[in-house]
Amino acid sequence: MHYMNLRRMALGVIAILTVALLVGACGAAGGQSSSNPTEVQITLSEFAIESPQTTFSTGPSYRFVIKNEGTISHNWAIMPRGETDTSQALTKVDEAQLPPGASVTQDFTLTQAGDFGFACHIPGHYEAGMLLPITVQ
Ligand SMILES: [Cu+2]
Repeated sequence: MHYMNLRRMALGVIAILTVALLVGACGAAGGQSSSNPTEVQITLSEFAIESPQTTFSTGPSYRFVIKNEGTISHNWAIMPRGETDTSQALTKVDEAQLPPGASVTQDFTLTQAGDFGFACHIPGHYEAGMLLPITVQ
């Protein structure tokens, strides 16, 4: 328990440092510093994907925090609606990074409007309900 808390804290510090470095690099390159990304907490379980937000905008960066609250590994991808070929994923977090209890932070900017979905593509999971339709405007 104690170890997990320390590990979580260490990961948080690493995440903050990474963001600081990225912002710094952006500034050094003379690029426009972007505003803070909108954080979206996504929950994976058997067999569902939940998100408080299902309508997104192109342009601003999102910080997807994907947590596996299930008892088996899951993966997470943003897919064109109806697409099941994961090579077509806009962005993806593999199941190796999402064992039970794991939380992964993925920053991503949606550049294309349309119908998409959050999905888990471990065989059988998508069919069992691990699909959440989303809309990008
Ligand atoms: Cu799954």
